[in-house]
Amino acid sequence: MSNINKVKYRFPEGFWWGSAASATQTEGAADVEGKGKNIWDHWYEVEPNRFFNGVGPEKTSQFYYKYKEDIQLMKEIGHNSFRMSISWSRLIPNGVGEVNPKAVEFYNNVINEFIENGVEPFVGLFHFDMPMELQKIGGWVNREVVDAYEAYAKTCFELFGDRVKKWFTHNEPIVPVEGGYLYDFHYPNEIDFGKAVQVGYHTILSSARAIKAYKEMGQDGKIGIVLNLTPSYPRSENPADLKASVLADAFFNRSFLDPSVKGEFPQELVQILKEEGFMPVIEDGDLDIIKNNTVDILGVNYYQPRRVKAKENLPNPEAPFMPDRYFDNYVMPGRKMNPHRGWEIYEKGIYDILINLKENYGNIECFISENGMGVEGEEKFRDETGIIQDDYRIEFIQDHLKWVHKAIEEGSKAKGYHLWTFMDNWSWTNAYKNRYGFVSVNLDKDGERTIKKSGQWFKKLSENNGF
Ligand code: BGP
Repeated sequence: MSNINKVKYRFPEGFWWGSAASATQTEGAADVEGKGKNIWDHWYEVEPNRFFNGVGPEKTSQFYYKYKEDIQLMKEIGHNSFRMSISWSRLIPNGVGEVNPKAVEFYNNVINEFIENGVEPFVGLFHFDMPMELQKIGGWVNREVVDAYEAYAKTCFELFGDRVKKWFTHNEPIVPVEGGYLYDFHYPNEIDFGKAVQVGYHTILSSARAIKAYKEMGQDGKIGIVLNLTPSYPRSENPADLKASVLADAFFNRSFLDPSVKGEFPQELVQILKEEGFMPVIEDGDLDIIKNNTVDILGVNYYQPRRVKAKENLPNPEAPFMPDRYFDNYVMPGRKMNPHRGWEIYEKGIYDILINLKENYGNIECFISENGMGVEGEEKFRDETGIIQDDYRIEFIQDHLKWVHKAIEEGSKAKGYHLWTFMDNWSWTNAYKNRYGFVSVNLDKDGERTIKKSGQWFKKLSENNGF
């Protein structure tokens, strides 16, 4: 029986319902059939103590072996689309040069399986997983890696572009900058703002060059980028707090949003980089490439807001330069939290992002490419029938979707909603601590999958195109 009359929030026809995941977090098989090492494989080898309960990336959720079963499950819970990423070091083990035929076979099989089952694959090229051979020469700090990335992107378009019609150059490109070069949660764990800026700049250049290549190759799909847009809310309307929020926004959102969508960098950021002596090395012609190769579509990842205030104390001039020389993070009294991840939950943020895109970014076509809730110890919610009763996740999704719906009513071109994530997977240094999936993965039983209550609910959501 259809619930059609009960639907209060109906979404536009053809809305993309699905989820997202990345190669390193789900494939497993990290050391088989010719795959090269990436920074995660390497970091785990040298510092396993940095990963929750010492669990590394070698097995993750075994999508490499179980993709057929997984795609059936996606279909079963109402997916019409799904974002995956290609592992660069699986496809091109050294980052440049030889292509691994086993990887080509694997990704062809996966893409075909998706299409046969009516789930459109959206494909990302880079999701935090730099091939180790390229990290050895400096990773994104080294311009040669931009060339290597462009060649890798072209290889992907050539191999899979006949079937994949939505491509994403990067996933949350600010995160490897923050994790690898500012705050010590990604390899190579350096604290060096100058490198951070160069990494960010090269990433943007690499994105524009991949977009340019895509168009020159006459590919007929869409190409975009996925950004984690974390709105910056000032503590108050006091001018000092407002200024702090404008600058935090320039550092963490507009640094990638403006060049990706408008082809230019935010002046506030450029000015600070100049004043502080951190301008990146830019070669002739780069800025034209960035200007002329903006994205067709934008993926928006939203988890939490950023709240800021004017600095309370003078910064230590001897300390390494950090963006927060210009603002302090603000802990708002009474905020709602996801205590497992330590992230504030603020549903309206998703609406504010979409309205900002509508008003200030030409209402670019976009979709929610990640949103979700990681919870520790979910096993305790498993009932006698074996199903995890994750009502909190259903509520979380609904509370965000209401705001997405409102933004669409007001004219936003949001085309879909993908949850992070399809099945429980490996969350980088948090490993399997927090579970995010519609489907649980039992690590003690060879990764056995069970659909959670939220997965069953999502099926109805997708069938009714609303709730
Ligand atoms: C995003 C990433 C994902 C994912 C998610 C959840 O930043 O794109 O790869 O992991 O966040 O965060 P975490 O795994 O750190 O809990």
